Amino acid sequence: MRRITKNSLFWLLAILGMQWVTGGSLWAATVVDVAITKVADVAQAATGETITYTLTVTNKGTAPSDAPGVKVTDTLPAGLTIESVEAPGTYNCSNTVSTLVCDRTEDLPIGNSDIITVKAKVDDDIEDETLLSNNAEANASAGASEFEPSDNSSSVDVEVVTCGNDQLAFNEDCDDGNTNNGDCCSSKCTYDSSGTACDEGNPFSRGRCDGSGFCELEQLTLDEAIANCSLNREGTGGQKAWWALLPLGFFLLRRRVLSS
Ligand SMILES: [Ca+2]
Ligand SMILES: [Ca+2]
Ligand SMILES: [Ca+2]
Repeated sequence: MRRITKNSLFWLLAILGMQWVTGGSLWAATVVDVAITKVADVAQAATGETITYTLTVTNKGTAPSDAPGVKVTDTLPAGLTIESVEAPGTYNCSNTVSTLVCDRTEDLPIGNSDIITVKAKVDDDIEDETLLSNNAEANASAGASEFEPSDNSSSVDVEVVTCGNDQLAFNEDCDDGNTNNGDCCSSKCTYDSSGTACDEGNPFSRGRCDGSGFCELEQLTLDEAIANCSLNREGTGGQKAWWALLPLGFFLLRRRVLSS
C-alpha cells in the first residue's frame, strides 16, 4: 500500500484551498444563478390595446460565476402579437409575431441585471375574459450549472375585457351590448359627445346624445316630420313612398283627439 507522503498531502491541501477560493470551479462546471422576473403594465386589457411586458434578467450572485451565454425566450400566447422589443446592446434579439429569443453576447456578471421590454397588442377577435398567460425563461449556456432553477422562468397573466359584451369594464365609459355607433355609446364603449345625432327609429322625433350615454328626443314639427318620413322612405326605395304618410295620418288624428 502506498503511503501518503508530506509532498502529496501538501498538494491535496493546496487543491482544496484553491477550491475554497474559487468556489469549486476547478473541478465543477461553472455554477451560476440566473433569474428572470416578468411583469405587465396592466392586469386587464381591451382588444386592440398594447400591453408592455418588462423582463428583468439577473445573475443573482448566490453562485460564484458570471453567467455565460444567457438566452432569454418569451413565447406569447395566442391572442397577442409582438409589436416591438427593446433590449440592451449586449443582446441579439429576434422575434416572430409570438416568439422572442434574445442571446446575450457577453457573460452576465454576478449581481448585474438587464431589462428587456416587449410590447404586444391584443388581437381584435379575442374573446372576453380570456386569460393571456405569458411565460418567459432565462438560462445560461448548457455548460453552466444552474444553482437555483426555480426562478429561471416567470409568468404573468392579463385578462382581456371587451367592448360590446354588456359588461362595464374599467376602461369603458359605457357598454350597451353592441359595437354600433350612433346610439350614444360608441363602438369603443366611450360616450358620444353631447349633441351627437342619435336615431331612435321614431320618424316624429329627433335624437341628440346628452354626453353621458343617453339619447334625448325632441319632437319634430309637422313639416319636419313629413320631410323626415319622405327622406327615410326615399332612401330605401328610390321613389317617394306616399304610404309613409299613413302613420303620419294616425299621428295627426291622435293629436286632434287629444286636443279636443
Ligand atoms: Ca436561478
Ligand atoms: Ca365591456
Ligand atoms: Ca353602441
